[in-house]
Amino acid sequence: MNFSGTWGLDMGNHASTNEQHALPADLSGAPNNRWSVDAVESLFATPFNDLIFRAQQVHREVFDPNAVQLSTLLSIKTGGCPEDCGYCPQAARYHTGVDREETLTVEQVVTAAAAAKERGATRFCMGAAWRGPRQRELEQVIEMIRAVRGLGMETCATLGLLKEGQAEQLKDAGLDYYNHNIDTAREFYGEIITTRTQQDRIDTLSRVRAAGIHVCCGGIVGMGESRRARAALIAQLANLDPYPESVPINNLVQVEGTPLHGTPKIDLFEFVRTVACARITMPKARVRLSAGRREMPEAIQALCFLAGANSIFYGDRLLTTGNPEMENDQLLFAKLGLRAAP
Ligand code: SAM
Ligand code: DTB
Ligand code: SF4
Repeated sequence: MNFSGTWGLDMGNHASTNEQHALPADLSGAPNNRWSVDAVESLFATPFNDLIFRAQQVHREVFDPNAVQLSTLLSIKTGGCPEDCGYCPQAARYHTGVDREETLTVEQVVTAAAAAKERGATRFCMGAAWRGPRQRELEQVIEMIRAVRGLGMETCATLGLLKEGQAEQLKDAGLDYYNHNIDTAREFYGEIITTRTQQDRIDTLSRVRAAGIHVCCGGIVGMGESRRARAALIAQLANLDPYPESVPINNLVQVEGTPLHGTPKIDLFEFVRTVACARITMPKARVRLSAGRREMPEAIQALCFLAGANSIFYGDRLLTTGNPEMENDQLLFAKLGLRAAP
């Protein structure tokens, strides 16, 4: 391996950070500050220490660097999904051992939310393995949202594609956030999912925005994409107008039976770089260190927090796969002097 580019020799593909990658004066993410894929790719190519330093600088301008927001996930409808997302254990067509289950009752959801609140989570995110909700299903979720709000928690839902008018109904129920990821660069999307286009996702995001619900939108890395594709994903997120309030960065959780099982794993420093690029390009967003955390050494997680991640999924499960035990996260927070964001 040739490390010469990282030893301070000017290899022509990066320069000292401060001049080359000057921050836009206006941090709002307004359209006149659009990020090109080239600009994000050159961020990725910055020497690691410079990149992390810069991300930390941006982070400190906006956030308390030691406060991490905690969201707990619950799968309210598991398995049997008609879509073909190559990463997902819940797609009916793959044999992953995740069976189709009935939608949870409002009582089951409230019990889980109350337990999450008790453990310190501030946001409760309800996920369903649907292409999108039917009206009757949406009404069930609306009841859940009302009940979880009644506990005084922030609410988030991730239900797939929304039709005209559905986002407004969720807003009326008091939904705070809608999670809907663009998942990967437009150019790579067709390699991963064929049952919808990325534009379908973007249309739903527009509906969510127009209804006045906060947008939670990010993607997955470690799916065999190139660095250029990762840069394109980050640029696309940063160029949403406005960019999302919450940006989950997932590392692919490989599940046997899915097409992406066996994909070569992403180098974890590259994962940290992705977090840093999200932080730098979306200064005011909560960047969430999302799926894949259980498989990540604590030292890498600490680098992600240093690179500007300030939100995690907190709870022993994600949707169908595992997440670090809550007790372990509490110990990690204690070791790093981190605390839960109010
Ligand atoms: N069905 C809805 C949808 O696709 O929007 C909501 C649930 S879906 C499981 C939510 C998100 O989880 C996906 O967009 C994807 O980013 C993420 N996800 C699913 N499987 C994953 C995996 N194996 N590793 C990492 N992230 C995953
Ligand atoms: C997101 O970006 N990641 C979460 C949440 N949004 C819904 C989901 C991760 C799912 C990981 C695989 C599983 O547990 O099924
Ligand atoms: Fe279905 Fe969502 Fe999984 Fe895709 S990611 S298969 S839409 S549950």
